Amino acid sequence: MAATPLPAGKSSAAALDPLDLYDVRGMLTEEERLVQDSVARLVDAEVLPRIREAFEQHRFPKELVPQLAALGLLGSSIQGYDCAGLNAVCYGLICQELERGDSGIRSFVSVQSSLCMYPIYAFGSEEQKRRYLPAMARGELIGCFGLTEPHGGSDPANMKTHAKKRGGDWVLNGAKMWITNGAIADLAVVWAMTPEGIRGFLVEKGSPGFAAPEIQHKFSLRASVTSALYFDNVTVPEARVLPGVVGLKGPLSCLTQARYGISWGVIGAAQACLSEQLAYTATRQLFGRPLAQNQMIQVRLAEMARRITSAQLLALQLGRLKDAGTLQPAHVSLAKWNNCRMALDVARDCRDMLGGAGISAEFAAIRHMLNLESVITYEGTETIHQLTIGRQLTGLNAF
Ligand code: TGC
Ligand code: FAD
Repeated sequence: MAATPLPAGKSSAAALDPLDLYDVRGMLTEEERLVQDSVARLVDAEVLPRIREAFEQHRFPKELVPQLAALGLLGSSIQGYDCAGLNAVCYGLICQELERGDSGIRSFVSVQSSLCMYPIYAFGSEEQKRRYLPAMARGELIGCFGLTEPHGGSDPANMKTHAKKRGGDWVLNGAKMWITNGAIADLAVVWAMTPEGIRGFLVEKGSPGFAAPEIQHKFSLRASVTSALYFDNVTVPEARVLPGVVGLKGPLSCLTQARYGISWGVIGAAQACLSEQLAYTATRQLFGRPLAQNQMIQVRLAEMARRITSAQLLALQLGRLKDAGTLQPAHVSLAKWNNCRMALDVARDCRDMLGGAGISAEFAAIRHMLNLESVITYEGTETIHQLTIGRQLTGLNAF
């Protein structure tokens, strides 16, 4: 059968999904695709219509929490305790779809799931698991994770926040900085130095001496709550200390979970930017032709697709390693570094290709770009992950 003549200027390449050139979706199981689709629907119906206003108003859309919970997205990898028990690839896809909406929504789920529910599940007593995990899965109890301190977050081994034993209780003093969810949290997982080493403390909202003021005037992650945490002789009963871990390994294990999710999440932000850009350059007419019909523009779009595709394949293999139980922290560092850098570069370039319109909230690129400035910094800066890989390659610690 003769081929239908193509309109002038159109290529004859078979249609590929521009946001998934290597058909990563085709490598997913049916369950993984169902999870991705259900989160995508939530993002389209509930996140995208309100996120611009929330970002402008510097407001976390807390009204979304019951819907995130109803879909099983809080503590989705945990088995039991009313959690969904999904695999690691599903968790990655959840993060990817949420971050297609906004990094702030993915941050909320990362912190609740990987940084708060995970340590209670992995290191908590049975009583702590029963007390907190089902309520956190239902979104009735919000958590935050306090590791970073005002004097320097990259080196948490040097923390000043400390706890001392007084009778059967602990007394906690110190300060944490840049804490996601802090001001809206019912429970803070706080890492503090003790005579035995670093331990995890579960500090409930309203504990005398505990304050969590919100940090205002952020230009990034405006649809997310970020706070300081202050502890002034806060009494924590022994029953609220995580019994299962002592040392930096405790918080770093949580970071491995969250960094894994971020490595997937940022792909969603990059896809949102590329998708918007393809539509814009197809319709914007300059010099008598669509912007998309310029070599320089096509090279830039192709570069984005190349980097998104590489990040997708890397994330999928990372997920398969995690599900096989062979994931190492260095795998996660490489992915967090590569994928955050990819997404930030894509968002910045999309912002530029929108011209003046690129600084308007009407387009998503600048919102994603500003958010990604946080995402490349938190959970270990780009330099920290580069040095982690350097240490892995050379066996020499250069921190
Ligand atoms: P090091 O000697 O390497 O390790 C100490 C112990 O921890 C173990 N370990 C890990 N375990 C699990 N996962 C990892 N990624 C681990 N890395 C190390 C290690 O085996 C050892 O165990 P053991 O049994 O021998 O004691 O420790 P170090 O002091 O050399 O670490 C250096 C460095 C720089 C890698 C570490 O301090 C680091 O990662 N710094 C960055 C801090 C960071 O990422 N902070 C993030 C705060 S939370 C946040 O940003 C949340 S944002 C959330 C959101 O809104 O989405
Ligand atoms: P610093 O550690 O002071 O680093 C400053 C600069 O020095 C960076 O560029 C860094 O890469 C560089 N640097 C550090 N060490 C070296 C070295 N050895 N060699 C070369 N360069 C180096 N933390 C939490 O505990 N919980 C949270 O929920 C949380 N949420 C956050 C939300 C937001 C929006 C932000 C922005 C941060 C959040 N953080 C949270 C804190 C985050 O993890 C830290 O900002 C991050 O780890 C970096 O720490 P820092 O800001 O103190 O920078």
